[in-house]
Order: sequence, then structure tokens, then C-alpha cells
Amino acid sequence: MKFIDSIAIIVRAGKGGNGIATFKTSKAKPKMGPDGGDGGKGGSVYLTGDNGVNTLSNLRFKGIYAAEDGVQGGANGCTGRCGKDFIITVPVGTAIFDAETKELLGEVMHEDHKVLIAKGGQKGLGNMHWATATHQRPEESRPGGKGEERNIQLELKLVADVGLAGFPNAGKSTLLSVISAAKPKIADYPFTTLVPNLGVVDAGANDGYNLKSFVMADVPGLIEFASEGKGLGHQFLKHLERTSLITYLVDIADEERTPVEALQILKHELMSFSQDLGSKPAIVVLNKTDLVDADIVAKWTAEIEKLGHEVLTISAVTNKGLQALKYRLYDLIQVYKNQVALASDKTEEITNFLFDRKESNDFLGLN
Ligand SMILES: Nc1nc2c(ncn2[C@@H]2O[C@H](COP(=O)(O)OP(=O)(O)OP(=O)(O)O)[C@@H](O)[C@H]2O)c(=O)[nH]1
Ligand SMILES: [Mg+2]
Repeated sequence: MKFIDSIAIIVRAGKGGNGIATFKTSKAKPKMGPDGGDGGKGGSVYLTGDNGVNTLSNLRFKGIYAAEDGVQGGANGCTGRCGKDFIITVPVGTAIFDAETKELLGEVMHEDHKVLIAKGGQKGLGNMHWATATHQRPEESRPGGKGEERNIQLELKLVADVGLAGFPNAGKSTLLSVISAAKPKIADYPFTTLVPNLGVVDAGANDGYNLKSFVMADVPGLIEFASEGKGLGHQFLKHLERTSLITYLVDIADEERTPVEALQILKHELMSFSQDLGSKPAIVVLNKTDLVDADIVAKWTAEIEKLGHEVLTISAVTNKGLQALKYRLYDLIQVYKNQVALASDKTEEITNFLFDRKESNDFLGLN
């Protein structure tokens, strides 16, 4: 399936059903009171998160997503049926922007998280509401309200625990394919990977209860000046932003640059893209150790450690060092998540602010 991580759509909520002005009728008493019923509320449009979906591709077939209108009220005080909501399923991690103002309207944060993006019109009121002792045959009724319509831009940032940052051909896809069930394309030439791949890595049920797993993202290879838009890396660097941990995957046998040079360029690109991304917790993994002697591995491990990085050495092809890597990544993710949990009150506040503001605007009729 084609991978799409940015798409503009129109969402249209249903109009509220009109209230009507009718009167009870009886042959014996022709002048009876009002019985016009209310209309039904218009359906709203929501986005909801689904962990099983990881692209916005299915939204490209249709430009307008419309919920149903509410039905008009009836005589005898009958209320019209409410319009059905329209629910659009998107990947977790989809951010919603107003396409015109670019304002961030909300974000789909987790599975089943439902975000209102176009509120259905209010129901109309029947003439029964206007009846008073001195106004017994009201002709008034209120039409249903208009449903909201918005042009929205959806932007997907994949949610993974670990992101692989490396030059083309470093072995990122190979690594993902040997430690998860993902089957990305692997080849002996640069830029094999054109779209991000996610894989669930099972680090082993070593506490006897919990399955210790995490999600790893293999993104297309980065090159120097990727942060300025060169190569394919730029448009995918944003996917690394949401990961807890960056793994710099470096080809120790690369003839074009030393592991230290490779690491410095990669770090520079991440930092130039965003300071947040560049200062994320990270480890360095030296790959393809099967192609060089042990003293070379020891030398570059020491050089990179001197720069203050934790280093692990692997061979994705011979499986050397993979179990140690899985355990270490799992543990580091837990450390990171605990730190985030401690700071999470603040995060909650920011998210709630976005939704509260939207909801209160709805309530006040400002949207
Ligand atoms: N000898 C050896 N070769 C490896 C190892 N890991 C990967 N390779 C080879 O390196 C080449 C590139 O591997 P990929 O996994 O496609 O590299 P990538 O980083 O995903 O590359 P892009 O998708 O282009 O960014 C393939 O020919 C792999 O077989 C390793 O540990 N040892
Ligand atoms: Mg690849």
C-alpha cells in the first residue's frame, strides 16, 4: 500500500433537523395547543486512532467526509432522528491542523482516542417550546443549526520507541528484519528504503510475566545536508522526533568515512533538523563487525566512547550482539518512559488545553 503521511481533506458535519410548528388536532376541539417536535442533532465528524493502521493512504480516495444531517421534527411532538456521526480511522500519532490557518487542532494520541473535528449542527426546536399561558398558539419554531465544515490537514508522525538513524546501506533494514517480524526490502545499494518501516521487537519475556517488546522504526538513510532537504532523509526525520531513543547505526566497514565521521555527520543532521531531536537519548551501534578484525572494533568502540556515547557492536548478518542490543534498548526505553511519566502532568496539561479550548469554543458557539 502506498505510504502517505500528509493529506488534506474536507470534513463536513451534518445540519441539525428543523423544529416544526404544528398543532394538535381534534374535530371536537379545533383550537388545541402546539405539538411541533424538535429536529434531531446533526452528526459530527471524529478522528479515531487505530494501532493497526500506519498510513493515511486510505483517505486519498475521498475528498469530503460528511456526517449525516439530523431529521426534521414531526407533529405529535415527535423528535427527528439524529444524524449519524462519521468516524475516520487514522494511525495513532496523527496531528490535525486547520489547512488554512495552520493552527494545531488536536492530535490522535492513542488507540480509540476520539477527537472531534467538525461538530454537528444543533437540533431545531418545535413550537411546543414557545407555549405559555398567554401565548397558547405559538407559530414560532427554530431551524436546525449548520454543521461545522473545515478544511483540515492531517500529518502523521509515526510512533516508535526506537528510531534508527544511519547512512544509506548501513544495515538498518537488515537489523529490523532480523530482530522483528517486519520484512523491509534489503539491498546492496543506497536508498533501498523509501518509506519508514515499523517492527515490533520481542526482547524476550525475561521477567516471566510481561512480554518485553518495543517498536523500532527503520527510516530511509540520511546523508549530509539531509536537514536542508538533501536526499530522502529530510521528510522522514520528523518520524524520528516521536521516538524515545535514537540508535545511530554506523557501518564500521564503510570505506567512505570513519565511524566517528559518520556519527558526527548524523548527529549534526539531527541537531540541524531540530534541537529536540538532536538532544534525544541515543546510543551508537557499530554494525557489520563481521567484515573487520576485532582490534578495529575495539579501536572504534573506544573512540566513540571517548565522545561520551554508549556503544554496542553487532553484525546484523551473523546475528552477533543482537540479544544484548535488544535487552539494552528495552531497558533504556523503560528509563526514558519513567522519566516522561514523571514529567507527564505537564504534557497532559498541554494536550488538555488543546482539546478544552476546542470544546469550550464549541460550547460557546465560536467554532
Ligand atoms: N557483512 C554484512 N553485511 C551487512 C550487515 N548488515 C547489512 N549488511 C548488508 O548491507 C547492505 C545494505 O543493507 P540494508 O539493510 O539494505 O541497509 P539500509 O541501512 O537499510 O540502507 P537504505 O535503506 O538504503 O538506507 C545489504 O547488502 C546487507 O546485506 C552486516 O552486519 N554484515
Ligand atoms: Mg533500508
